[in-house]
Amino acid sequence: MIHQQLLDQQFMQMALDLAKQGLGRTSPNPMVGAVVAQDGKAVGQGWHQRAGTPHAEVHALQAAGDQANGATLYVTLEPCCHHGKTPPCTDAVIKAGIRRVVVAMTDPNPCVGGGGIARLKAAGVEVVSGILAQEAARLNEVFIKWISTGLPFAILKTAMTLDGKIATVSGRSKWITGDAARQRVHMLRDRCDAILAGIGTVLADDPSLTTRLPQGGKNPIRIILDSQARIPLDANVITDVLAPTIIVVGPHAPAEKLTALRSKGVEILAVRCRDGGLDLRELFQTLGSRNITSVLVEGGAAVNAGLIRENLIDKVYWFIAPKFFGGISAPGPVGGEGIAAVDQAVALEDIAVEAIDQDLMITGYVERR
Ligand code: AOF
Ligand code: ZN
Repeated sequence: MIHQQLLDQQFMQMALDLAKQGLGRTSPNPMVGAVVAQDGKAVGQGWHQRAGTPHAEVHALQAAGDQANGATLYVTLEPCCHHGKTPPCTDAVIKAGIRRVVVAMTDPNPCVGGGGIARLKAAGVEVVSGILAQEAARLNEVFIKWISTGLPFAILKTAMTLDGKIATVSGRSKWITGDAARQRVHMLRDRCDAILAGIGTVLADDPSLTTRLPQGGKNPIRIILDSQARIPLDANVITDVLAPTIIVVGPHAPAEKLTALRSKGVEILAVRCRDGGLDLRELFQTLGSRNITSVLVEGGAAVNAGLIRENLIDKVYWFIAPKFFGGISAPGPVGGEGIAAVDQAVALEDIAVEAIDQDLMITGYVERR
Protein backbone atom coordinates (compact mmCIF):
# COMPACT_ATOMS: atom_id res chain seq x y z
CA MET A 1 0.00 0.00 0.00
CA ILE A 2 2.77 2.41 1.01
CA HIS A 3 4.65 1.25 -2.06
CA GLN A 4 1.66 2.10 -4.25
CA GLN A 5 1.41 5.57 -2.74
CA LEU A 6 5.07 6.31 -3.35
CA LEU A 7 4.77 5.07 -6.90
CA ASP A 8 1.70 7.25 -7.45
CA GLN A 9 3.54 10.30 -6.15
CA GLN A 10 6.55 9.57 -8.29
CA PHE A 11 4.54 9.28 -11.49
CA MET A 12 2.46 12.32 -10.58
CA GLN A 13 5.65 14.31 -10.11
CA MET A 14 6.70 13.17 -13.56
CA ALA A 15 3.34 14.34 -14.92
CA LEU A 16 3.72 17.72 -13.17
CA ASP A 17 7.18 18.16 -14.67
CA LEU A 18 5.75 17.39 -18.11
CA ALA A 19 2.94 19.92 -17.55
CA LYS A 20 5.54 22.64 -16.89
CA GLN A 21 6.78 22.31 -20.45
CA GLY A 22 3.65 24.22 -21.41
CA LEU A 23 4.51 27.16 -19.14
CA GLY A 24 3.28 30.39 -20.69
CA ARG A 25 1.97 28.68 -23.84
CA THR A 26 -1.38 27.10 -22.94
CA SER A 27 -3.52 30.14 -22.10
CA PRO A 28 -6.45 30.24 -21.63
CA ASN A 29 -6.10 26.54 -20.90
CA PRO A 30 -4.28 25.07 -17.90
CA MET A 31 -0.92 23.34 -18.02
CA VAL A 32 -1.54 19.61 -17.87
CA GLY A 33 0.82 16.64 -17.92
CA ALA A 34 0.03 12.93 -18.22
CA VAL A 35 1.90 9.63 -17.86
CA VAL A 36 0.69 6.15 -18.78
CA ALA A 37 2.33 3.56 -16.52
CA GLN A 38 2.30 -0.21 -16.93
CA ASP A 39 3.97 -2.53 -14.37
CA GLY A 40 5.74 0.40 -12.70
CA LYS A 41 7.18 1.73 -15.97
CA ALA A 42 6.24 4.87 -17.90
CA VAL A 43 5.08 3.73 -21.34
CA GLY A 44 3.59 7.01 -22.58
CA GLN A 45 4.01 10.68 -21.70
CA GLY A 46 2.48 13.91 -22.87
CA TRP A 47 1.57 17.46 -22.02
CA HIS A 48 -0.86 20.08 -23.21
CA GLN A 49 1.08 22.31 -25.57
CA ARG A 50 -1.34 25.05 -26.51
CA ALA A 51 -5.04 25.84 -26.51
CA GLY A 52 -6.96 24.24 -29.34
CA THR A 53 -4.54 21.30 -29.63
CA PRO A 54 -4.95 17.83 -28.04
CA HIS A 55 -4.99 17.51 -24.27
CA ALA A 56 -2.17 15.91 -22.30
CA GLU A 57 -3.98 12.58 -21.91
CA VAL A 58 -4.41 12.20 -25.65
CA HIS A 59 -0.68 12.67 -26.26
CA ALA A 60 0.23 10.20 -23.50
CA LEU A 61 -2.27 7.58 -24.70
CA GLN A 62 -1.03 7.93 -28.26
CA ALA A 63 2.56 7.47 -27.13
CA ALA A 64 1.60 4.37 -25.13
CA GLY A 65 -0.33 2.76 -27.99
CA ASP A 66 -1.45 -0.79 -27.15
CA GLN A 67 0.42 -0.65 -23.87
CA ALA A 68 -2.31 1.63 -22.50
CA ASN A 69 -4.58 -1.39 -22.21
CA GLY A 70 -4.88 -2.30 -18.52
CA ALA A 71 -2.46 0.51 -17.54
CA THR A 72 -2.66 3.37 -15.03
CA LEU A 73 -2.99 6.95 -16.27
CA TYR A 74 -1.51 9.74 -14.15
CA VAL A 75 -2.82 13.19 -14.99
CA THR A 76 -2.31 16.49 -13.19
CA LEU A 77 -5.90 17.62 -13.81
CA GLU A 78 -9.09 15.59 -13.94
CA PRO A 79 -9.69 14.44 -17.54
CA CYS A 80 -12.32 16.55 -19.26
CA CYS A 81 -15.74 15.16 -20.15
CA HIS A 82 -16.94 18.03 -22.31
CA HIS A 83 -16.72 18.88 -25.98
CA GLY A 84 -14.60 22.04 -26.10
CA LYS A 85 -12.18 22.69 -28.92
CA THR A 86 -11.29 19.01 -28.57
CA PRO A 87 -13.40 15.92 -27.74
CA PRO A 88 -13.71 14.63 -24.15
CA CYS A 89 -10.57 12.94 -22.82
CA THR A 90 -12.68 10.57 -20.70
CA ASP A 91 -13.82 8.84 -23.91
CA ALA A 92 -10.25 8.39 -25.10
CA VAL A 93 -9.20 7.04 -21.68
CA ILE A 94 -12.02 4.49 -21.58
CA LYS A 95 -11.49 3.45 -25.19
CA ALA A 96 -7.79 2.84 -24.60
CA GLY A 97 -8.63 0.33 -21.85
CA ILE A 98 -7.05 2.29 -18.98
CA ARG A 99 -7.86 0.42 -15.75
CA ARG A 100 -6.91 3.04 -13.16
CA VAL A 101 -6.71 6.85 -13.30
CA VAL A 102 -4.79 8.92 -10.73
CA VAL A 103 -5.48 12.67 -10.79
CA ALA A 104 -3.89 15.45 -8.78
CA MET A 105 -6.96 17.69 -8.62
CA THR A 106 -10.46 18.09 -10.01
CA ASP A 107 -10.95 20.56 -12.86
CA PRO A 108 -12.32 23.91 -11.56
CA ASN A 109 -13.79 24.52 -15.02
CA PRO A 110 -17.58 24.43 -14.42
CA CYS A 111 -17.93 22.46 -17.72
CA VAL A 112 -16.04 19.63 -16.01
CA GLY A 113 -16.06 20.11 -12.20
CA GLY A 114 -15.90 16.45 -11.13
CA GLY A 115 -17.88 15.23 -14.13
CA GLY A 116 -14.80 13.65 -15.67
CA ILE A 117 -14.10 11.56 -12.58
CA ALA A 118 -17.76 10.53 -12.35
CA ARG A 119 -17.79 9.50 -15.99
CA LEU A 120 -14.68 7.34 -15.55
CA LYS A 121 -16.06 5.67 -12.43
CA ALA A 122 -19.35 4.97 -14.18
CA ALA A 123 -17.37 3.16 -16.87
CA GLY A 124 -15.73 0.96 -14.21
CA VAL A 125 -12.37 2.74 -14.12
CA GLU A 126 -10.78 3.00 -10.67
CA VAL A 127 -10.09 6.68 -9.85
CA VAL A 128 -7.77 8.08 -7.18
CA SER A 129 -7.78 11.83 -6.65
CA GLY A 130 -5.68 14.29 -4.64
CA ILE A 131 -2.13 13.06 -5.26
CA LEU A 132 0.21 16.12 -5.11
CA ALA A 133 -2.91 18.29 -5.19
CA GLN A 134 -1.19 21.33 -3.69
CA GLU A 135 1.60 21.26 -6.22
CA ALA A 136 -0.92 20.93 -9.06
CA ALA A 137 -3.02 23.85 -7.75
CA ARG A 138 0.06 26.05 -7.47
CA LEU A 139 1.13 25.16 -10.99
CA ASN A 140 -2.24 26.27 -12.32
CA GLU A 141 -2.86 29.22 -9.99
CA VAL A 142 -3.53 31.42 -13.03
CA PHE A 143 -6.08 29.08 -14.62
CA ILE A 144 -7.82 28.39 -11.30
CA LYS A 145 -8.28 32.10 -10.51
CA TRP A 146 -9.51 32.96 -14.01
CA ILE A 147 -11.87 30.02 -14.57
CA SER A 148 -13.46 30.35 -11.13
CA THR A 149 -13.78 34.17 -10.93
CA GLY A 150 -13.63 35.41 -14.52
CA LEU A 151 -10.83 37.75 -13.44
CA PRO A 152 -7.22 37.53 -14.57
CA PHE A 153 -4.57 36.46 -12.06
CA ALA A 154 -2.60 39.62 -11.39
CA ILE A 155 1.08 39.70 -10.52
CA LEU A 156 2.43 42.96 -9.16
CA LYS A 157 6.11 43.37 -9.92
CA THR A 158 8.17 46.19 -8.57
CA ALA A 159 11.85 47.01 -8.20
CA MET A 160 12.85 49.35 -5.41
CA THR A 161 15.95 50.51 -3.62
CA LEU A 162 16.65 49.43 -0.06
CA ASP A 163 15.17 52.75 1.06
CA GLY A 164 11.94 51.99 -0.78
CA LYS A 165 12.23 54.17 -3.88
CA ILE A 166 11.22 53.25 -7.44
CA ALA A 167 12.78 56.39 -8.93
CA THR A 168 15.10 59.22 -7.94
CA VAL A 169 13.80 62.69 -7.03
CA SER A 170 14.17 63.61 -10.71
CA GLY A 171 12.14 60.59 -11.82
CA ARG A 172 14.96 58.40 -13.16
CA SER A 173 14.72 54.65 -12.66
CA LYS A 174 17.07 52.96 -15.14
CA TRP A 175 18.23 50.74 -13.60
CA ILE A 176 17.42 49.88 -10.04
CA THR A 177 18.23 46.15 -10.08
CA GLY A 178 20.99 44.29 -11.92
CA ASP A 179 20.89 42.27 -15.17
CA ALA A 180 20.01 38.92 -13.61
CA ALA A 181 17.00 40.32 -11.73
CA ARG A 182 15.79 42.11 -14.84
CA GLN A 183 16.05 38.87 -16.77
CA ARG A 184 13.65 37.32 -14.25
CA VAL A 185 11.18 40.06 -15.06
CA HIS A 186 11.44 39.22 -18.75
CA MET A 187 10.73 35.58 -17.89
CA LEU A 188 7.57 36.78 -16.16
CA ARG A 189 6.58 38.88 -19.18
CA ASP A 190 7.11 35.85 -21.40
CA ARG A 191 4.52 33.81 -19.55
CA CYS A 192 1.84 36.43 -18.85
CA ASP A 193 -0.97 37.14 -21.28
CA ALA A 194 -0.83 40.88 -20.67
CA ILE A 195 1.31 43.57 -19.07
CA LEU A 196 -0.19 46.67 -17.49
CA ALA A 197 1.34 50.08 -16.80
CA GLY A 198 0.05 53.56 -16.06
CA ILE A 199 0.40 56.64 -18.25
CA GLY A 200 2.85 58.08 -15.72
CA THR A 201 5.30 55.28 -16.48
CA VAL A 202 4.86 55.76 -20.23
CA LEU A 203 5.45 59.53 -20.00
CA ALA A 204 8.48 59.11 -17.73
CA ASP A 205 10.23 56.10 -19.34
CA ASP A 206 8.64 55.45 -22.75
CA PRO A 207 9.00 51.69 -22.12
CA SER A 208 8.36 49.07 -24.80
CA LEU A 209 7.04 46.49 -22.29
CA THR A 210 8.22 43.63 -24.49
CA THR A 211 9.99 40.39 -23.59
CA ARG A 212 13.71 40.44 -24.16
CA LEU A 213 15.36 37.11 -23.37
CA PRO A 214 18.45 35.57 -24.99
CA GLN A 215 16.25 32.78 -26.41
CA GLY A 216 13.49 35.17 -27.56
CA GLY A 217 10.07 34.86 -25.98
CA LYS A 218 6.47 35.91 -26.27
CA ASN A 219 5.39 39.53 -25.87
CA PRO A 220 2.38 40.13 -23.65
CA ILE A 221 -0.52 42.32 -24.77
CA ARG A 222 0.24 45.83 -23.51
CA ILE A 223 -2.38 47.62 -21.47
CA ILE A 224 -1.90 51.29 -20.63
CA LEU A 225 -4.14 53.01 -18.09
CA ASP A 226 -4.61 56.50 -19.48
CA SER A 227 -7.95 57.98 -18.44
CA GLN A 228 -7.42 61.26 -20.36
CA ALA A 229 -5.67 59.69 -23.38
CA ARG A 230 -2.50 61.69 -22.77
CA ILE A 231 -0.21 59.13 -24.40
CA PRO A 232 2.01 60.64 -27.13
CA LEU A 233 1.31 59.23 -30.60
CA ASP A 234 5.00 58.42 -30.95
CA ALA A 235 5.26 56.38 -27.73
CA ASN A 236 7.11 53.08 -28.21
CA VAL A 237 4.08 50.98 -27.26
CA ILE A 238 2.21 52.64 -30.13
CA THR A 239 4.83 52.77 -32.87
CA ASP A 240 6.87 49.58 -32.44
CA VAL A 241 3.99 47.16 -33.33
CA LEU A 242 5.78 44.38 -31.43
CA ALA A 243 2.60 43.41 -29.56
CA PRO A 244 -1.03 44.57 -29.46
CA THR A 245 -1.57 47.65 -27.29
CA ILE A 246 -4.79 48.55 -25.51
CA ILE A 247 -5.20 52.08 -24.17
CA VAL A 248 -7.71 52.15 -21.34
CA VAL A 249 -9.47 55.52 -21.19
CA GLY A 250 -12.22 57.11 -19.12
CA PRO A 251 -15.50 58.60 -20.35
CA HIS A 252 -14.02 62.09 -20.76
CA ALA A 253 -11.03 61.34 -22.95
CA PRO A 254 -10.96 63.72 -25.94
CA ALA A 255 -12.62 62.12 -28.98
CA GLU A 256 -10.12 63.52 -31.53
CA LYS A 257 -7.22 61.97 -29.64
CA LEU A 258 -8.99 58.62 -29.58
CA THR A 259 -9.50 58.77 -33.34
CA ALA A 260 -5.82 59.58 -33.83
CA LEU A 261 -4.81 56.68 -31.57
CA ARG A 262 -7.10 54.24 -33.37
CA SER A 263 -5.62 55.24 -36.71
CA LYS A 264 -2.24 54.13 -35.32
CA GLY A 265 -3.65 50.64 -34.86
CA VAL A 266 -4.04 50.58 -31.09
CA GLU A 267 -7.25 49.56 -29.42
CA ILE A 268 -9.14 51.97 -27.20
CA LEU A 269 -11.02 50.45 -24.31
CA ALA A 270 -13.34 52.86 -22.52
CA VAL A 271 -14.28 52.07 -18.93
CA ARG A 272 -16.31 53.92 -16.32
CA CYS A 273 -14.72 56.07 -13.69
CA ARG A 274 -15.08 55.31 -10.02
CA ASP A 275 -13.64 57.01 -6.91
CA GLY A 276 -11.86 59.54 -9.11
CA GLY A 277 -10.06 56.95 -11.22
CA LEU A 278 -10.75 54.26 -13.80
CA ASP A 279 -13.01 51.45 -12.64
CA LEU A 280 -10.29 48.82 -12.32
CA ARG A 281 -12.67 46.01 -11.40
CA GLU A 282 -14.73 46.61 -14.53
CA LEU A 283 -11.50 46.65 -16.52
CA PHE A 284 -10.35 43.35 -15.05
CA GLN A 285 -13.73 41.75 -15.74
CA THR A 286 -13.48 42.85 -19.36
CA LEU A 287 -9.94 41.50 -19.66
CA GLY A 288 -11.01 38.18 -18.16
CA SER A 289 -13.93 37.89 -20.55
CA ARG A 290 -11.45 38.28 -23.40
CA ASN A 291 -9.45 35.27 -22.23
CA ILE A 292 -6.69 37.35 -20.69
CA THR A 293 -5.96 35.00 -17.80
CA SER A 294 -2.88 36.71 -16.36
CA VAL A 295 -1.71 40.30 -16.06
CA LEU A 296 1.75 41.42 -15.03
CA VAL A 297 1.40 44.81 -13.38
CA GLU A 298 4.45 47.03 -13.79
CA GLY A 299 2.67 50.15 -12.69
CA GLY A 300 3.80 53.21 -10.92
CA ALA A 301 2.80 54.08 -7.37
CA ALA A 302 -0.75 55.16 -8.25
CA VAL A 303 -1.63 52.15 -10.40
CA ASN A 304 -0.18 49.74 -7.84
CA ALA A 305 -2.13 51.37 -5.00
CA GLY A 306 -5.40 51.32 -6.95
CA LEU A 307 -5.11 47.63 -7.81
CA ILE A 308 -4.15 46.69 -4.26
CA ARG A 309 -7.06 48.70 -2.87
CA GLU A 310 -9.48 46.98 -5.25
CA ASN A 311 -8.17 43.61 -4.09
CA LEU A 312 -7.19 42.73 -7.65
CA ILE A 313 -3.58 41.69 -7.00
CA ASP A 314 -2.93 38.01 -6.36
CA LYS A 315 0.83 37.69 -6.18
CA VAL A 316 3.80 40.02 -5.86
CA TYR A 317 7.35 39.91 -7.11
CA TRP A 318 9.28 42.48 -5.10
CA PHE A 319 12.84 43.16 -6.18
CA ILE A 320 15.06 45.03 -3.75
CA ALA A 321 18.38 46.54 -4.81
CA PRO A 322 21.08 47.24 -2.23
CA LYS A 323 21.30 51.00 -2.78
CA PHE A 324 19.71 54.22 -1.54
CA PHE A 325 18.12 56.98 -3.62
CA GLY A 326 16.90 59.07 -0.70
CA GLY A 327 14.69 62.11 -1.11
CA ILE A 328 11.34 62.61 0.60
CA SER A 329 9.65 63.28 -2.73
CA ALA A 330 11.16 60.28 -4.54
CA PRO A 331 8.29 57.81 -5.08
CA GLY A 332 7.85 54.44 -3.43
CA PRO A 333 6.15 51.44 -5.03
CA VAL A 334 2.69 51.96 -3.52
CA GLY A 335 1.04 55.39 -3.45
CA GLY A 336 -2.59 56.21 -2.86
CA GLU A 337 -4.00 57.40 0.41
CA GLY A 338 -2.67 54.52 2.46
CA ILE A 339 -4.25 53.21 5.63
CA ALA A 340 -4.40 54.64 9.13
CA ALA A 341 -4.44 51.54 11.31
CA VAL A 342 -1.68 48.95 11.22
CA ASP A 343 -4.16 46.08 11.38
CA GLN A 344 -5.65 47.21 8.07
CA ALA A 345 -2.43 46.33 6.29
CA VAL A 346 -2.61 44.19 3.18
CA ALA A 347 -0.63 41.14 4.21
CA LEU A 348 1.22 38.52 2.20
CA GLU A 349 1.50 34.78 2.78
CA ASP A 350 3.58 31.92 1.37
CA ILE A 351 6.58 34.19 1.21
CA ALA A 352 9.76 33.14 -0.55
CA VAL A 353 13.02 35.06 -0.61
CA GLU A 354 15.71 34.53 -3.21
CA ALA A 355 19.01 36.30 -3.72
CA ILE A 356 19.67 37.11 -7.38
CA ASP A 357 23.23 38.38 -7.65
CA GLN A 358 23.29 41.47 -5.44
CA ASP A 359 19.50 41.91 -5.47
CA LEU A 360 16.75 40.26 -3.43
CA MET A 361 13.52 38.87 -4.86
CA ILE A 362 10.62 38.46 -2.48
CA THR A 363 7.51 36.68 -3.73
CA GLY A 364 4.25 36.19 -1.89
CA TYR A 365 0.50 35.91 -2.26
CA VAL A 366 -1.93 38.57 -1.12
CA GLU A 367 -3.81 37.22 1.87
CA ARG A 368 -7.55 37.27 1.17
CA ARG A 369 -9.55 38.80 3.98
C1 AOF B 1 -7.53 18.03 -19.70
N1 AOF B 1 -6.29 17.92 -20.23
O1 AOF B 1 -4.54 18.75 -21.24
C2 AOF B 1 -6.33 20.16 -20.70
C3 AOF B 1 -7.61 20.24 -20.12
O2 AOF B 1 -11.34 23.74 -25.49
P1 AOF B 1 -10.70 22.47 -25.03
O3 AOF B 1 -11.32 21.24 -25.64
O4 AOF B 1 -9.19 22.46 -25.19
O5 AOF B 1 -10.98 22.35 -23.45
C4 AOF B 1 -10.36 23.23 -22.56
C5 AOF B 1 -10.71 22.86 -21.16
O6 AOF B 1 -10.33 21.52 -20.93
C6 AOF B 1 -9.95 23.67 -20.10
O7 AOF B 1 -10.65 24.83 -19.72
C7 AOF B 1 -9.85 22.69 -18.95
O8 AOF B 1 -11.06 22.64 -18.23
C8 AOF B 1 -9.65 21.42 -19.72
N2 AOF B 1 -8.24 21.37 -20.05
N3 AOF B 1 -8.16 19.17 -19.64
O9 AOF B 1 -8.08 17.05 -19.24
C9 AOF B 1 -5.67 18.91 -20.75
N4 AOF B 1 -5.73 21.20 -21.24
ZN1 ZN C 1 -9.37 16.77 -22.07
